Amino acid sequence: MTFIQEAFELGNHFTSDRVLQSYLRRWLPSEVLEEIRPQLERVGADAGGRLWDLSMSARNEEPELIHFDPWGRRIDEIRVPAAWKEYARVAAEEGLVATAYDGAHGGHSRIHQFALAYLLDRSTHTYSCPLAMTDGAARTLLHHGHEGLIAEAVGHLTSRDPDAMWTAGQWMTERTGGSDVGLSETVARKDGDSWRLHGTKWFTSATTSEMALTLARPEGNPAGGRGLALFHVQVRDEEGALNGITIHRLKEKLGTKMLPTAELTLDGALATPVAGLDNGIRNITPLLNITRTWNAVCSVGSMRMGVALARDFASRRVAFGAPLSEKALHQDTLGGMQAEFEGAFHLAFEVVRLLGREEHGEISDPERGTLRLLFPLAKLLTARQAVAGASEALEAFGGAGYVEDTGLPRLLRDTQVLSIWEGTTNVLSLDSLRAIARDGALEPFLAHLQGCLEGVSHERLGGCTADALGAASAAAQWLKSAGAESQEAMEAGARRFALTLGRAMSLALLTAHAQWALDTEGDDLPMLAAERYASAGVDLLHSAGHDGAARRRLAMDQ
Ligand code: MFK
Repeated sequence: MTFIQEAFELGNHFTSDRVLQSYLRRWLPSEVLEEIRPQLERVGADAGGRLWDLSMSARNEEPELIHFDPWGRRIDEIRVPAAWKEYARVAAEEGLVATAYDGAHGGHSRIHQFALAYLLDRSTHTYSCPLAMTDGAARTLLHHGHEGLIAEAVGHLTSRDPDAMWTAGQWMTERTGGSDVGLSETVARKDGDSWRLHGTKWFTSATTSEMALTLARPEGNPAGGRGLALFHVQVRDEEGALNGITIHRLKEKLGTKMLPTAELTLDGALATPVAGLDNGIRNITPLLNITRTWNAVCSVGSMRMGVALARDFASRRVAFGAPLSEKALHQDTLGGMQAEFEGAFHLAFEVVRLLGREEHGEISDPERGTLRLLFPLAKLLTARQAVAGASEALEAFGGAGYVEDTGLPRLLRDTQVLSIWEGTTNVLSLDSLRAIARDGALEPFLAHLQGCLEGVSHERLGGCTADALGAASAAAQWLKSAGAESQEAMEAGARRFALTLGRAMSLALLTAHAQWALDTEGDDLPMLAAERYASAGVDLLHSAGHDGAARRRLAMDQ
């Protein structure tokens, strides 16, 4: 009989996830965990079953931009596939945004919310993107205390009713670029008591959203980020007509293909200032810090999906006389993926935990400083780990990983964006320097890292503790000497610095969890993960690049 390979099976994405379950047992009060467990089990079953199947059957479906109605009226309507509408319904009903705002479990609500996001993301075609921006917009409106906009929008953004829930866009990127936002060309003009926006937004994701937060320069304001102001835009009026907006085309992207991402022009769009008429970049940062947290959580969701698929397949695939799961080299590969995933998981969920504490007034000043630096570090490090992890996961399937109807190539394509949007690795490395220089975040960060390791006593964890502390102190030392040399020297090494600091914190958190799991659950797997994470390298500064002319020549000379 001809051989046919048995397919992989996902199973319940929650009940099979040792790492998530152990984390929740550690950080949630047991009554909270018991209360939310049925939902996590249901969502885990859907993520590995019904929704995964839907994402597979709809894998080639994309949104469509219809410019005109049958009678020639310009409508610029984006039609989304039925699967996208189903993801929206699930997101509202499961409270993917609402959970963070209804305050049911205080600061723990963020852990609950992001556990749901982590479970669902890879089975819902990156519907996390509109959710991230919706969450960020709600947080930003509340942060600035604009009563009119809060009354108008926040109830919708945080609704659990699919018919009432709105999503929000974050329209920042212009033709001038997505990183140096201070170059934005969109102008805000006064029209009586109102403001109207004129300009082009070059990447607007989830353009089907009901509202957006965007930046524009009130006429007469100076150039640069300080001269921009943060505006709220209602995308359509009550009759459904666009609010002075023309949608030109949808982007033809490498991945996230079901997510509508458009180029549009604001041609007199009515807009409301959210927080004064300047300092737009500073005023939009609450949104950026939320979407970067989503990015980190979705990165670890992707890593978990990749390693779970590869592990399941390894026990089904036989080669050279035995299942791959019994081959030493394949075990070594899967172990490396698992360790990187566990380190990334604890880093991303430390951001989540501290964010919840901040929002509920439970955070200490040092934790606040730590969080400021963790936002960029967790985003930049986990995104790179996720891209590498997705690539490795595909390779673990051999040729099947390169074939579309297995669903695997989409994992890589959809993951690649995580290191690009919401601030590239380099932009976030520079943001780490900014957090240290302007907000004094390094000292509390290092103290937090040390604090994590204080209770670690198992002798096999001694090496991990030393590696985490050693890398953190090498990073601090490097910053001092590069800073004494020049701004250019600091910037040139900023990526290696940020990755080192991120890996050091990641290892410290994983090591602390490993000690807790040994003590509380008698589980030594997190310890094995910590050992492997450390052995992959934590201090990336020892591979320092060239300086000055040599660096420029190697990069640019032919
Ligand atoms: C799966 C998850 C899905 C995620 C959803 C994605 C969908 C959305 C798709 C997109 O829209 S992607 C585009 C996202 N764009 C970015 O993330 C922007 C990337 N660029 C940066 O982050 C630059 O660093 C930045 C624009 C902030 C640089 O601007 P400036 O004006 O040169 O920076 P400056 O002067 O250093 O900072 C202005 C103020 O903001 C300063 O405060 P002060 O005015 O008080 O001095 C900074 O301290 C403050 N600031 C900047 N970044 C901050 C921050 N404060 C807190 N947190 C931060 N992260």
